[in-house]
Amino acid sequence: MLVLFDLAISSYGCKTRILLRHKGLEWTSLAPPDGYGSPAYCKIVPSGTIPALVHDGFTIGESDAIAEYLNELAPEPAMLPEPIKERAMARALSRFHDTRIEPLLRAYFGQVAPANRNADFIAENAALLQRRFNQLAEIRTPSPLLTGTDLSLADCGFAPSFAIIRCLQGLFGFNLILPASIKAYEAALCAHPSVCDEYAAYAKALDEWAAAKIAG
Ligand SMILES: N[C@@H](CCC(=O)N[C@@H](CS)C(=O)NCC(=O)O)C(=O)O
Repeated sequence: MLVLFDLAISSYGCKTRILLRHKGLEWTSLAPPDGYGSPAYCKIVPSGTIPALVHDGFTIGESDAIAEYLNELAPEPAMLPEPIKERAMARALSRFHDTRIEPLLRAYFGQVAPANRNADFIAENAALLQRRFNQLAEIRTPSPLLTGTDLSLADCGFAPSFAIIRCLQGLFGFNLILPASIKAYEAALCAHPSVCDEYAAYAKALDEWAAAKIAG
């Protein structure tokens, strides 16, 4: 039995849900008691972050560690390529997403309420984001996904991030031009059968969250 502490609005949760769905695994989602970071939840998951997986009494946080665990627990379909160098690249791309791209998106969340917006911050952060996506295109040319035709651990985090970019660009209108290879990657990833429904559900949760912030 797999239990995932998660919320519909969690981007790292969405990353994990895509993987669970691709593996054909059944799981139960639970909201963290009293919200993430709460004392009640920290008793279960000391870091207080979501997602966290509970399997047969074993609790593990950190989406990349959860991904590797599930990929070993349910080896088919394999979500890491066979050649050792490609496996290393898949891991590097996942870390690049989590440590270099996602934090820039998260930095915008505090700007969603109109009263908190700072035009200089929005433009400067967009320039950084542009740089990171240009770097991604240098690191790898997707074909059509990051490690080829099969969905891999490297891809799962990018789907919610593309949804965040679409939502935030709609709100702030910042200037970000994805390199052509990354734009094609976004289209291929978001249309993938294991991704499209989770992507749509996440985009909806995001729009609702933003509308509530804007309404105050
Ligand atoms: N490195 C963690 C990051 C997870 C994360 O930051 N999750 C957010 C929700 S999407 C969260 O729990 N935030 C609460 C906090 O940082 O206290 C992972 O990959 O799982």
